[in-house]
Amino acid sequence: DPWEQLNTQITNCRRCPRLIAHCEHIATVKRKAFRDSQYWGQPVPNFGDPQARLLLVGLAPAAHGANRTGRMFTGDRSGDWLYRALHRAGFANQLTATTADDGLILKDCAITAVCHCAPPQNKPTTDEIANCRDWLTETFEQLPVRLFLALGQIGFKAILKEARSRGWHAGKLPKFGHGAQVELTDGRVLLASYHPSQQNTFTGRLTEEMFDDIFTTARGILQA
Ligand code: DU
Repeated sequence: DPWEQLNTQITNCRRCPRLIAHCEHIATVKRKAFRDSQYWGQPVPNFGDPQARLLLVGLAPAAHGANRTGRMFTGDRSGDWLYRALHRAGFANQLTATTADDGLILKDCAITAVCHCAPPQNKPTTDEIANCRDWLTETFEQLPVRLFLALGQIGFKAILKEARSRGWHAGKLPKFGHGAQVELTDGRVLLASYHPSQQNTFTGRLTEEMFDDIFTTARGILQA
């Protein structure tokens, strides 16, 4: 099973010593509310449907979210927003994501990230993103993606870089913005969304309605 194999490779990756140390450090210190939980504390694999036509590309696991639960966007506020929206749009079987064994299943949708480790200050370095690129490349290789959804500007840039190296996009680099759409070759589309982080949702830069609109658009593109 290539999807499972890729996930095992990602989890076993130790290319970035700074990130591995950080993931493990967080797992040791923990957050008070989670002091009785066993933290995952290592790279977080891809999650979802190995036949997904919709691929979400986030930034990196949250220290006490995915780095704790071991599943993308699971156990934090960003995930609450994301899975609620995915469920409303019919890409997820349930509204909530709490632990890696909560029964959540994605349909026609998968989630990856530009960086698979929780980075200090939520900011992976350029070198760390470059180290992680092989996993993104292999994820692109395996999934029959029709629609790439970038959650944030860094995901947008990473998708474009990968797409351009495959000859799926040429010419001027498109600008990131909420709802921005880029036509790629063979009917593939890149769609951009603001990231559902608290920085955006608390400030009202990203509203629930704006986020739902993205998934309505996604549905429309997949049905076209
Ligand atoms: O055991 P498995 O069917 O390979 O699924 C592993 C993992 O992936 C499980 O947490 C559900 C999720 N998943 C999914 O979300 N959507 C699918 O279509 C298949 C698996």
